Amino acid sequence: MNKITTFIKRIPKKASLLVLILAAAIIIPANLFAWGPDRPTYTIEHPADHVTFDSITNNPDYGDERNFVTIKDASVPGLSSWSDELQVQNGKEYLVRMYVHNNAASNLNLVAKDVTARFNVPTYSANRIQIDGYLSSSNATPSSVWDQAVFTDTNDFKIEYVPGSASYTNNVFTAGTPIADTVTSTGSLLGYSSMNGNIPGCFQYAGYLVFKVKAIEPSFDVQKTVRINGIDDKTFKETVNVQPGSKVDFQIYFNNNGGTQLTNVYASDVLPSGMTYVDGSALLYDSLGKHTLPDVLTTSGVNIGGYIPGGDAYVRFTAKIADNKDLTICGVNTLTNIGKITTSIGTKQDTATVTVTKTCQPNECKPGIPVGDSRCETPKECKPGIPVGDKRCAPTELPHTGPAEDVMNLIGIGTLVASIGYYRSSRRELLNRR
Ligand SMILES: [Ca+2]
Ligand SMILES: [Ca+2]
Repeated sequence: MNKITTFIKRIPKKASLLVLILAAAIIIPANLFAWGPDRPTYTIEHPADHVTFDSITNNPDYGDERNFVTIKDASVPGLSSWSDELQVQNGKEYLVRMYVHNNAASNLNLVAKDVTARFNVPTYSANRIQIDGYLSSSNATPSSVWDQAVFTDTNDFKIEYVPGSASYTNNVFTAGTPIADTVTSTGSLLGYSSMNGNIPGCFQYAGYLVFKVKAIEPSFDVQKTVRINGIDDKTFKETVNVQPGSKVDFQIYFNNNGGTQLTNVYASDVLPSGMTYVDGSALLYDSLGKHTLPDVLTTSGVNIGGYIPGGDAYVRFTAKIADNKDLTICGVNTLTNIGKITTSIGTKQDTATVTVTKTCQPNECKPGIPVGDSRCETPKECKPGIPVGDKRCAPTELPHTGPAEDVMNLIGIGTLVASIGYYRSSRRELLNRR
């Protein structure tokens, strides 16, 4: 700054306005990230002759006192690691510190009066949040000094003061004494032997004010579940087993479990083959009640609105399971459905599964082989569950449970039991068709 001032003095007056504008453009941004106000400074060798705070530039314990507000990760022990800028992590606590030193020379016996610390802790969400600390005294010059520290992150977040966390430590209160929570609003008195606002000049009367803040980032959760449509058991589960041609209800649960408001939350759903969306079935349940959603949940997705921290919603819709003939695999079909929520901070998804068993008639053999095809009559083609030599063809793709089943099949017990069971279900199927 001195160099700029000198330069301004040397140049002709005509050009001085332009230079001043240029100089201001250089000086102002620098001041935005520094202490204030611009004020006379002092040294250990030459302290102030009046009451003034945090203006010594070569403090052997602290450094340049004008940078008197600093921050650190609360989980990092020790006196080091204080900085002016920190990247936050969700849910973590941080310490904010203010160094307090009346720079008046000790032999002058100048006591600062009404010494008050006040912090501005913003409540908004942003990806850069500056905390300003103000230290004032009714008989100091300047009467108020300020400094700041900045929390950052890639996404928006919030900083919250931790109530009851403020304390002041000095040579009297070596373990700290509580400071009122008004330190983040109207301000709180500091002191030396008591917090009465009086702080004499010199190092031995200096102290630190420290309090905690918590970083809260945006976050949300999504849970996808399913239930059988129209039955008494209304609970939603991770998986259900249904009959071909029946209906299931899906639920997408959204929860804003972060610390910021999320607007324009989108819900969407990916249906697997083997099930179709039932038109007009999509509903939204939120804090305002039940709402019908347009039939775009399984196509473009639907905007389900904005949610404050702790806000949540349920999206439900019905899907029809394919009829027996339209299922692709004989035996158990596992249909996995994916529910998605998209917000300004990204997309999350979760699944729910439906299992449905396709019954294949013995003479249907398996897909791709015509009824009556000779391959179906070949004993070698017969599958587990039908004894070798039986003329019927087995429903293919029966669940194969492993070595134990192989052993059972080998000794014939498993096959006997399975074939009886199969015969019964076939009979039932035929009866049902009538
Ligand atoms: Ca600072
Ligand atoms: Ca799930």
